[in-house]
Amino acid sequence: MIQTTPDTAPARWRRLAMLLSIALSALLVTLACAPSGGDDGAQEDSGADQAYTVRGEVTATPGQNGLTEDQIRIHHEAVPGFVGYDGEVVGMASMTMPFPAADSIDLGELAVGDKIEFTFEVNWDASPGYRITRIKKLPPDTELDFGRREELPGEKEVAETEPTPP
Ligand SMILES: [Cu+2]
Repeated sequence: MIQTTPDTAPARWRRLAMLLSIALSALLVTLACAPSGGDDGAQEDSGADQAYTVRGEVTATPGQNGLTEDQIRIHHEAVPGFVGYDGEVVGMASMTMPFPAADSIDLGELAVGDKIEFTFEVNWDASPGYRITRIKKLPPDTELDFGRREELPGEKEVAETEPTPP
């Protein structure tokens, strides 16, 4: 015998509506986290997959500490809208990392401790896969925020699977 329960269809619709509203709020959160750099944020004509404008502090200059002549090392702020290889927004935590620069960028003006705003492009099929395409020095008294890890959507899962230190 086939049992038909009249409540099944409305229950399904309610569940669907709930799922849709969850998906919608997730989308809104994602959009809110995306970099809002105006024409700084997107540079589609360069062939890059993504471009991000970020602030940071120079921690090593070209030739220092294992860097090549076209790289600098930057302690950068978090990049909440960072898109991973699979196209998902995973975010990038604040960290210190080397950045190769495009040929057009003059790194010779920079010194350790300089506060900067820079744009880097990501091209997943290129080598290097990312490079700086713009650098602007910020006033030395600029306050940078290196502590926004909890806002990164891609980091929550990592944090939950990491063993808790004793
Ligand atoms: Cu990074």
